[in-house]
Amino acid sequence: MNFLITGGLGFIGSNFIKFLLKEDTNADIFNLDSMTYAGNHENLKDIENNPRYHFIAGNICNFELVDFILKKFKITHIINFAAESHVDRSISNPDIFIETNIKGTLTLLNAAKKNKIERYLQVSTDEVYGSLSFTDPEFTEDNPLRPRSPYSSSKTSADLLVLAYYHTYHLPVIITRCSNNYGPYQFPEKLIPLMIRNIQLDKPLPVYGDGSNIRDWIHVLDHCQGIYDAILKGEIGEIYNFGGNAEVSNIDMVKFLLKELRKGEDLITFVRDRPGHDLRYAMNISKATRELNWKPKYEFDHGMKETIKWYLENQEWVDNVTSGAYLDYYKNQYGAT
Ligand code: NAD
Ligand code: TDX
Repeated sequence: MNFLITGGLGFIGSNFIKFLLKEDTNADIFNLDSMTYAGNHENLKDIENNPRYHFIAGNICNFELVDFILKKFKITHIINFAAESHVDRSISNPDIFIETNIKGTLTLLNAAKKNKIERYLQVSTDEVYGSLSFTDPEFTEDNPLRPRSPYSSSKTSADLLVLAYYHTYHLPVIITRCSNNYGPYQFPEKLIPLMIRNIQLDKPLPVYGDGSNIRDWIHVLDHCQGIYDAILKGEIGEIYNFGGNAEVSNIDMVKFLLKELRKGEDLITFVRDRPGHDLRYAMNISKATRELNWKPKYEFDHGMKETIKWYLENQEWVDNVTSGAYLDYYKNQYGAT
């Protein structure tokens, strides 16, 4: 099997490439990534000389390039991780989210259709379902799509295009929707690595609103296993939810990190809420468990402790990705650096 992995220099894509190299000794991997601020070659330093791994610098919106790759390398499977992925950035600059997340997906679908690939998997998110109240039941795959941010709207549009290509052109597609991932190599604009870094530097911990918003957290390797199961065993045209069975409020997450890093709660600083901030996400994963025999293996406390340890032991990685443009972003978002 020849896999085209898009966005493989990012957080989940890079974890997936390592997972796939280990799991599937027949897979050849072609990683197409345009190297935005979130794409980092250091994420794959330990496998970049593996003869089954090939990197191609380029944009998923470039049809000629994608078409060329699919033909030249006889790609059988496409997994689309490439995206603009940060909600706060989508609020301040939505245009690039439309370009990459919608137009990029459309480009991949057109090239997949032209080249008759065996399977196309779209990596999607719980955010397409919108926001739950504290007491609503978890999202199932049949929930209405009610995205509320430019990021989640662009991901929803992409999902709808993927389904349209299944129904209209019989393209062999699968969609997976996952909750919030944690683990190594996550860019420190996201809650967990941002808070770990700030705690280490004794900087204020910016908690949006009153901190009561809830996210469901899943270890990135459980997500990778789910994607692998879905692309091999999933039913064409189907959607699979993944989640970690670990709903945690943001304030509890920050307190957990402070406790683990043995720092006091005085660093917590409540700041202006994210506009349109979704209150709660929670995933019903019974379909994936029933049909793919998948369930998350990482227990939250253990997975988080391992993750914190990784960030502490990989300070050089953190320093490298938080230099330059990151500091401009941080200043713009939170004021002081
Ligand atoms: P990320 O921001 O860490 O990485 C995105 C990668 O895509 C980067 O390497 C970037 O360079 C690349 N990229 C961006 N635009 C591109 C383009 N036009 N052409 C080619 N490459 C491009 O993102 P992530 O957190 O790893 O998320 C990966 C996917 O998983 C996204 O589709 C996201 O919507 C989805 N997802 C993420 C989470 C999460 O918790 N992080 C949860 C559910 C779903
Ligand atoms: O500084 C912060 N303070 C804060 O209170 C940051 C960065 C976040 N938050 C809150 C906002 C959210 O309620 O923490 C929660 C998590 O925020 P993010 O890490 O930005 O993730 P989220 O907005 O939930 O989206 C993530 O999960 C779904 C990913 O970024 C998406 O790509 C994925 O689709």
